[in-house]
Amino acid sequence: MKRQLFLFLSVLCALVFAGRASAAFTDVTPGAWYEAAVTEMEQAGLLSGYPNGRFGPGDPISAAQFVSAAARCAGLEPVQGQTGHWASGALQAALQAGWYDWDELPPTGEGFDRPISRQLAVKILMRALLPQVRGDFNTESPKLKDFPQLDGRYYEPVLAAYVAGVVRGDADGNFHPRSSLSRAEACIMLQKAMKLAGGAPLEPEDPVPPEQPAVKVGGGVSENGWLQVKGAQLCNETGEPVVLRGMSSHGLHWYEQYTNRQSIQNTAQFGANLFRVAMYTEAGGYLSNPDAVTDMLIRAVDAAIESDMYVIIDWHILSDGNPMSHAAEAREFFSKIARRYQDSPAVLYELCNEPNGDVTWERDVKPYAQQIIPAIREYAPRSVILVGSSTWSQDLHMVSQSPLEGENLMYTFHFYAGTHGADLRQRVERVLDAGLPVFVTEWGTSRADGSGGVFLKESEEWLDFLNKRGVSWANWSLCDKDETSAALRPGASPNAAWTQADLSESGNYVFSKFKG
Ligand code: DCB
Repeated sequence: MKRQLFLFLSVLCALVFAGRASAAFTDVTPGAWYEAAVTEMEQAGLLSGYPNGRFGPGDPISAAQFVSAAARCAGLEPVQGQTGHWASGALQAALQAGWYDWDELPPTGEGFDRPISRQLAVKILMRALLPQVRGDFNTESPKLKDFPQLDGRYYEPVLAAYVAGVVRGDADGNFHPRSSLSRAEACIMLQKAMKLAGGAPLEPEDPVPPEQPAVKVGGGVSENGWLQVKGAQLCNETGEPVVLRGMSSHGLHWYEQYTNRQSIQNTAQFGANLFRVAMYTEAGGYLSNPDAVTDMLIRAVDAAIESDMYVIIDWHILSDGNPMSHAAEAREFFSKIARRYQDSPAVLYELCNEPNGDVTWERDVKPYAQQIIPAIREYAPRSVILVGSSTWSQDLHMVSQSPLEGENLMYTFHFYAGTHGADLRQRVERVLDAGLPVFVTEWGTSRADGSGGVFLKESEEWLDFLNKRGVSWANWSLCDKDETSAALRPGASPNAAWTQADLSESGNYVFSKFKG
């Protein structure tokens, strides 16, 4: 026992003195919510990265990796294992120490390299590092919405882990007992448990900070993968909160030149990771010439994908205020386009730009969405779908009372800084607090008609707010039209790289905000 304590203390010292010099993994984003934990765990020799310079923060941690790391954290010495597996000695010691039972992870090794379930990982962690902590069913079980999914043998350790603050649920309050645990999450959990075990009071004066992990800004599709919506927050494939920022095109059929590869790449160069292709339905757009305009859209979407960007396909209704007026055409369009892009994690679908006029959420937009969503889901079961609302996509308070059923849905909100102010911000804030996922697919520094201003002070208030709440956005618009909302100066070349001199006053402001 003495020896264990010694080992344990030296590990703690190593942690303390490891400092913040970066282990420089190629796939650990500086500033990511898990960066410190990963770096410290690696530098203390508790969980190493891969030989190729990656850490694999989003990879599921295997049973062998997790148990051997927990053993190192607790100072448990390996014993003779039963197989030649690299971790077999550590796992044998853990088994003998009673951290888990034979059937949970047979010493013959079948499960060693498989992802460990979260419930088993938590049990091992608690037995290894915090065996004295007890769970309290009455206070803790209501915190886990999916408590009934736990196997009975894990009730006690999982509740204890909640008491200690070593784990928290996701934004919806679910623990996901049978899912895997990412290597980044494992680092955070092990580290928290070690710090608590090292003598910090269990009712800390300085409570374990809730890991609404810092929202990650930027990173392309190759880095973030398939998006998912958790609670009100857009997240990347590994569940890390993520923010997308970029430009919307102007009407595709009017300003197609600025949806080419060079133009999109130019915005990427300034830090954007999102492009929105605004395909007007009326006003000479898609409905006048479906095939030609679809081809333009495909060229634009492909160009965005080539730049590693997320891309919104926007069915841009405007003069056609009620999306129901072209619901059949929309269904056909979305079905075709979702089929084409079904395998691309880059694509998001926006069902109706701005319903307006004599339109309500409940009577018109919601039933419209209920018609279109299944057409997309047939091919793209997990892509993010963005849904508008009445009053130019501003009636989120109506949506919030009657949201759609289904996963990976977000509601759009549009504002123009010269027209829309604090009262609408408060509306957005309320629905976010109520858990409604919001995506600003269009906003402008101008007045609502696209001109006037530029209203930079008012824009700044909006962006500060969106920033704080981790809300993604696209700015209207990437074109050189003679209106203040246009990001480019008249005549900016779509075929050359841009400098600040190519950007309008609005463009200069907006392009400087992509990275936060
Ligand atoms: C939205 C539309 C977008 C429109 C911008 C700016 O409309 F989604 O299509 O873009 O906001 O008004 C403008 C272009 C102009 C073009 C015009 C018509 O910038 O170059 O001539 O579309 O195609 C809104 C948004 C909000 C409100 C009104 C409009 N509002 N609107 O709150 O009153 O009238 O188009």
